[in-house]
Amino acid sequence: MKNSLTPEEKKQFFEQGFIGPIKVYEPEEAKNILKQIRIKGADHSKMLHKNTLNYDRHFDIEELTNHICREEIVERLASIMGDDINLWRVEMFPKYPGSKGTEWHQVQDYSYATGKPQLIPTATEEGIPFDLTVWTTFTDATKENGCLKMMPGSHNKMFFDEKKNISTGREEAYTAVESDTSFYGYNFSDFKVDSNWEPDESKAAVLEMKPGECVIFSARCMHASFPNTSERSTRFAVACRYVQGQVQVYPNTSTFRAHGADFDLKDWGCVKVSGTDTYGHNKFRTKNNLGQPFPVLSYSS
Ligand SMILES: O=C(O)CCC(=O)C(=O)O
Repeated sequence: MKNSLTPEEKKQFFEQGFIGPIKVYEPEEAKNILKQIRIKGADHSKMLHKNTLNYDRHFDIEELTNHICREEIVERLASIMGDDINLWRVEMFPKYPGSKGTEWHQVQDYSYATGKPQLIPTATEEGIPFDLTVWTTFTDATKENGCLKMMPGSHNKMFFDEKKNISTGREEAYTAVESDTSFYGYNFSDFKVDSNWEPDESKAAVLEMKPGECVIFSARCMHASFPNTSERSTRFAVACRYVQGQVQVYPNTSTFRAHGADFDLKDWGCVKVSGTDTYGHNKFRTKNNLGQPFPVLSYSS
């Protein structure tokens, strides 16, 4: 595979918990894609989840249908997690001038959102991440407009416990759009194992990136972002979340409420971006809501 990580890059990923920036698009192409995401994103007629959070717009925005399957992304993921890969969620992360930074956090099975795990691995290999996030910026991401920062090596120890029984963010009354927290209704400091502990900012890697670049990370690797202190520069990123085929996604769940919004999973399904399903754990979608097939890669072990 022409986009496989080199042995040095793989070593770096396993030591740090992330690898990047990596070029997925030329800056001009990324800017054109963003324009389409903005135009098509405003049309909610074919959106999967009827709420304001904009999750999973790969089902109705063609550019995202294609983005999740980009070989520059999937082939690199395969170098880390093997070639049986399912995309299960896409999230948009706009950061407008004046927005707060995202607090430091670590995530393992996404139970922070509802109190129930959204991912259950069934055959994990020691040391291999069962889920990976690919965070791609479609604008410049700078310290001033809120780029990501990662804490190298923190994926080896959990400083946050997302099983804690918190209330903020899970409250019925919360609306993500009006939320005054920095992560759509959740205060990640609520999940700290030791409430007096503070991360050592001096050890953080600051990921300034150009439009079209991505970073691949394990959500267990502590990550955060700067506030957007610029006058008029919006930072816009898309986070795509992938799991190994062995992982049950949204186990025994048909609806859930998170970030103050309701999600109905009736028409949701994973997209198999690489490999062949041998587990039968998950339902799959092969076409988006516009009837366009996901351009999946045909690798399989
Ligand atoms: O974009 C951000 O500010 C935060 C992104 C993030 O936390 C994630 O993708 O998991």
